[in-house]
Amino acid sequence: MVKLKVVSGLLAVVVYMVLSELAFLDYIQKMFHSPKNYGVEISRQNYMYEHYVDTHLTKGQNKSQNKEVLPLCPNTSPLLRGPINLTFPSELTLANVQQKYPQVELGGRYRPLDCEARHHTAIIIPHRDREHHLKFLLYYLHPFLQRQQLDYSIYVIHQAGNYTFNKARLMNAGVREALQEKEWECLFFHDVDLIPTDDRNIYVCGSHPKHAATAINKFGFKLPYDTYFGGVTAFTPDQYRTINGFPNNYWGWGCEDDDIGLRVYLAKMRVLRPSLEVGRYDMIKHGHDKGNTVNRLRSKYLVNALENWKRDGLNEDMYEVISWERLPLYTNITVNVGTPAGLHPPP
Ligand code: UD2
Ligand code: MN
Repeated sequence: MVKLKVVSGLLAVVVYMVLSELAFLDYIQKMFHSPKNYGVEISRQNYMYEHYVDTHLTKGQNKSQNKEVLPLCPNTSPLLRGPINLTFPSELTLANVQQKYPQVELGGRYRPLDCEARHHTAIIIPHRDREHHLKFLLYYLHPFLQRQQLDYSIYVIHQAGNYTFNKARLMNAGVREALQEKEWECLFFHDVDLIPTDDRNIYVCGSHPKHAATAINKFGFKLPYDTYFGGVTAFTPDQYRTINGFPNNYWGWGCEDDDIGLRVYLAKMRVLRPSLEVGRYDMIKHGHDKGNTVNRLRSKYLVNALENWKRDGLNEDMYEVISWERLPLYTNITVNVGTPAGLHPPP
């Protein structure tokens, strides 16, 4: 009889937990208005462009590094083409990509040669064991950014060791390291396997955080859910500081992007998005990485984000740099992000 009571008690607890988790996630979904109440659902490309490139960014900062003063680049680059068709030649090597883009400076830096860039963007890519994807991303992203006439640099933040992957902590490290090199006006956080397929999706920040990957092939070229904030996002350094950066404790796959989206909302900011026509990406097909197991605590952490976000983020730099390499197409920063037991846990 007692046994029966214990089992039924346990069952009730499990049912309660599942329902409360589902209720919470549903609450989170509802808590974020539909995208229309987020910033502005951008419907027309040119409006999107105006809207993205806000007043405080439109003028662009003429941070001329060139000796002779070049004219400011036009507000809208004349090099844009719109939709891009992708191919993935299996024989493509990183060396081929390097030969193809000799105009990229060491470390993956580029500035337009014939005009002064209006915008200065750092691309931050969390990475481990995805060299195959990285090669294709670099193959398409460099010409994409050059057609937008940006002053940009590509940083790959590589997790050392083989402990479970921690994407958000790598991105926190990437921000610190990139800003040490240059006061970038815009920080783009980019999955390694997402290729943008419309160069009117301008990699410039706006007056609110931006969610750039609105229309991914994997999700039928639309948002999988209203509050979706995955794949490619962009913050000015101030916006990043306003949300206290990203959470450090999501070990493994899942929900760290939802946590970041929730922070934007909790910090009383909105999300700007390109139209579904322009915010298109192809995700290179892939399975689950063995070093990135599903994080079983993800929804518990998402619940805790409501009061945790001000304590857990950029205020704790939980990483150490192992190496900084300026490679032809990107800057490779290898970092130790430790484990939940610390940076140097006992063996
Ligand atoms: C979704 C989100 C992603 C992240 C993830 C949950 C989209 C388009 N992306 O991606 O932002 O929130 O869910 O954690 O919705 N990575 C490595 N090596 C690894 C594992 C991950 O480099 O072993 C990096 C890489 O940049 C990758 C990113 O982390 O693109 C996200 O991991 P994923 O691609 O396995 O997750 P996915 O596609 O479900
Ligand atoms: Mn992916």
